[in-house]
Amino acid sequence: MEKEKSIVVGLKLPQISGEQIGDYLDELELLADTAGCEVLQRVVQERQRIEAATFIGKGKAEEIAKIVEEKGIQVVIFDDDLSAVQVRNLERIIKCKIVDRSGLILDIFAKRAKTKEAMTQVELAQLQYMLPRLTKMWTHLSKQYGGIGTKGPGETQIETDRRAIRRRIKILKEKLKDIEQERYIQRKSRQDFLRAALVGYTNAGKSTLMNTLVGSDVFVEDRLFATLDTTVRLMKLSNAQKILISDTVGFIRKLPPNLIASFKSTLAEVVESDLLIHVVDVSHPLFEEHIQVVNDTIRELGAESKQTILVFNKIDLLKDRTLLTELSKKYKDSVAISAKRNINISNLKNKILNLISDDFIEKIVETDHKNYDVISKLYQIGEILERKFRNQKIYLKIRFNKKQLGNFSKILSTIGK
Ligand SMILES: Nc1nc2c(ncn2[C@@H]2O[C@H](COP(=O)(O)OP(=O)(O)OP(=O)(O)O)[C@@H](O)[C@H]2O)c(=O)[nH]1
Ligand SMILES: [Mg+2]
Repeated sequence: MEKEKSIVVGLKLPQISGEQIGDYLDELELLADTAGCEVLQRVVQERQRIEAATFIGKGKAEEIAKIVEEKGIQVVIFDDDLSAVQVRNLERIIKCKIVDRSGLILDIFAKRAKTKEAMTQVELAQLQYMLPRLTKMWTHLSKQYGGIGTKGPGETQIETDRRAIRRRIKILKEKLKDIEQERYIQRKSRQDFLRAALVGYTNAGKSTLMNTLVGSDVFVEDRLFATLDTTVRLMKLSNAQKILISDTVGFIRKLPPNLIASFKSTLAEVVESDLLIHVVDVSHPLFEEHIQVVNDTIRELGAESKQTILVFNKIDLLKDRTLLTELSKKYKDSVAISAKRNINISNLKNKILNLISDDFIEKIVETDHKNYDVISKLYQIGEILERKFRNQKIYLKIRFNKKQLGNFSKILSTIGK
C-alpha cells in the first residue's frame, strides 16, 4: 500500500522543554510510520496556552494549509488529543484529514490486531472514541479518504448514525464479557503456579526478554505495539522452581483511556500476577518519563501494590555505563541487562528467585522407601533439597510454593494408610 504523505504537529507549551518536544515528535513519527504514513515535515508552535477553537494558533493553521497544498499532504497528525470542534475547525482551514494522537494509536491497534479478542477490544475502543466525534464533516471526510483514521470499524459504521454505533458497542461489550469468562477459566487452571508479568513502555524489549528467558519465539520488531496479545509461558528459574511468565501489550504516553478499559481481558494477566517485571529501554532519552507513564498505567489498572523488579534493558547501547551505578542507587530492586545480547540474565533470574523466596516453605517428610507413589508426587510439587535413607525409611527435605500446600497435605494424608 502506498504511504500517505503527512505532517506531524506539536504544541510547545511553557512547561515543555525544547528537547522534550523533539523527543515527543520523534515518537509521533514512529507511530505515524507504524500506521503507514510517510512524514515529510514537522511543525512546532510555541505558545503560552492552547487555542480553544483550533488548538494551535489560527495563523499557524493557515501556514500548515499552505504546506499541505504545496506538498500534496494527505494527513496532518497532532501530538495531542483534539476535541471534535477543533478537528472541524482545523479541517475547514487545512483542507485535509486531521488525525490526533489517540486516533493514530487506535488506528495502529486496529491494523495490528490479529486475534478475536484483540479485534473486539480495539473495535470497542474505536467506536467509543468515534461517538462524540461523529459530525457530518468528519463522516464526509472519512468517506472521502481511505487510509488512516478510517480503518477498523469499517466505513459502513461511519455512515450509520449514533444509535447504530451504540447498539454495536453494547454487542461488543457482551462479546468481551464472554471472552473474559473464557480467559478467567483458563487462568484458574494455572493457579498452582506463581505468576510474573512483563510490563513496560512499547518497544522496551519485553518480548525479546520473554524469548531470552524461556526460549520462546514471540514476535519482536523495532516498531511500536508489535505485541497486542498476551502470551504465557512456563519459565524455569532453578531445577525445581518454575513460574509462569506473561508478555503483553506495551504502554505509551497518553494511551487513550478507552483503550486501557477495552483491553481489560488482555491485561488481566498483569492485574492477577504475583510479581511485575517492569522492562525499561534505558538507552532512550526519555526513559525516566517512560517509567512514570508505565507506573501511572499500572496504577490505573489497580496493580500498583505488587512486588516489582525494574529491569534496565538495552545496556549494550549505552556509551557510558556510569549511569547504571546511579540508577542502582536510585531504584532498589533493579537490575541492568541486555535481553538481546544475553547480558546479566542470570542476575535477573536470581533477583526473581530472591523476591519469590518468601512464597516458599520447607518441610521434612519421612516415609517407607517403597512408597514410590508418594515420593514421585513430592518430586512433582517442589524441589527436593535433601534425601536420606535409614532403616527402610526415606527422609526428604522438600521446598515448595505455598500455593502447593493443599496438595502437600493431600499427599501426606495418604501416608500411613
Ligand atoms: N540493542 C538492543 N536492542 C534490543 C534489546 N532488547 C530488545 N531490543 C530491540 O528492541 C526492539 C523492540 O523489542 P521488542 O521485544 O519487540 O519490544 P516490546 O517491548 O515487546 O515492544 P511492543 O510489543 O511493541 O510493546 C527490537 O528491535 C529488539 O530487537 C537489547 O537488549 N539491546
Ligand atoms: Mg512485544
